[in-house]
Amino acid sequence: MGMSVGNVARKTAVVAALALGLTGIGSKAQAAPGEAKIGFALSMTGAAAAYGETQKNGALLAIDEINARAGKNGIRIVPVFEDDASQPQQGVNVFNRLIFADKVVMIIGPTLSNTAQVADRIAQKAGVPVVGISNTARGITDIGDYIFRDSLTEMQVIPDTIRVVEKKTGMKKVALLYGNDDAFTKSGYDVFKKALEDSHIKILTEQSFSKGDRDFSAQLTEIRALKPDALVVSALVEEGSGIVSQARRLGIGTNVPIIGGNGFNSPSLIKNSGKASENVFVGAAWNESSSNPLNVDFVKAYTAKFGSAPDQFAAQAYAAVHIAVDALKRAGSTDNRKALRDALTRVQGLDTVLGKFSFTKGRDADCTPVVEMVMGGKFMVLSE
Ligand code: 1QQ
Repeated sequence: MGMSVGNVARKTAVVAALALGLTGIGSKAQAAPGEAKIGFALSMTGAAAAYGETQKNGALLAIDEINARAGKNGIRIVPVFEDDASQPQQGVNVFNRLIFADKVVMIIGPTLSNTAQVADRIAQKAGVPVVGISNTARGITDIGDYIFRDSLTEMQVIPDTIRVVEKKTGMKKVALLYGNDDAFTKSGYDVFKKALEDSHIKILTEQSFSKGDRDFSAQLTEIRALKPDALVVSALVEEGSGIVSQARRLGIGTNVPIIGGNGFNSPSLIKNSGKASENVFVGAAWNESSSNPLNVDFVKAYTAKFGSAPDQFAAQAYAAVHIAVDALKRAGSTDNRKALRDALTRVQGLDTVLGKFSFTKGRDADCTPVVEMVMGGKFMVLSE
């Protein structure tokens, strides 16, 4: 019942926001010449806070470097950071503020697809480009021609992950566990299911949970009884860490691989689950050990500035700021949203920490995925 009340409130808010959006058409971003005001909507609190922190760090590092190099004629970035609180409604509030009060030229974020699928509509309506840096659910960029992302989707990453794990472990029957109230976890579930079916791997059971759940013993006890070769999980890292720890405690030992999507790609999985995270597999859009010189410099500079190594979320945020500057230069303006959008469509083969980067025709990310596995307390690359 709480769900349906929430949905009504959310829909009402979106309608109001869209109406407000109409007044923003044609308005221009405001910043001094040479200064580009960029809004960031990141989850600093709530279910996705583990991602938001490193996203903000990655963005800050890129901004520092770009501004230090700008000199007299270069582009300087003036960031406006907002917390989307991992909530669609807060994402809507933040987008409205960034677009109509701060008058940013573009928005980077929001952290969750669950937020993006609502908030991005406001930017699309107002003609403000958005670059998602961690939205991996299906359909986000279909919201409209102002919506881009540099994050590989579950669709781009999971089928490869399943193939690699099958080859490595010979798994034939698995259990599937997923969050049933989030755009990303549901999208990951669909993709996992299809990839497993395509590989003729038997799904012994499908179990679900909701955001904020802490006890997964009912689902995991049922799963254990079926003796799966692997456990396939579509979850954000908050719930994912709990699932991994409890699975091992309940007797689904570290000899049983656990396969996660983009949500598992966070050092907090290893931090929270410790040894239980051994033999966890994830598909990834970035890896720390890449010898790409830009990436080597990024890992060094990030570690020096923040005292710990970056993760995929930091890398995608860092890359997005560089992608934005590349487009701003070609747009010939720091406050023309339409020119910036057009320039973003022409990002081609740009050298980034994600490797050579382009946007596809559908404004999704075109870069190379990898499959990683937790071994000895670290994500190790299995394929590139
Ligand atoms: C999404 C995601 C999350 C797991 C990361 C922030 O990929 O919501 O699309």
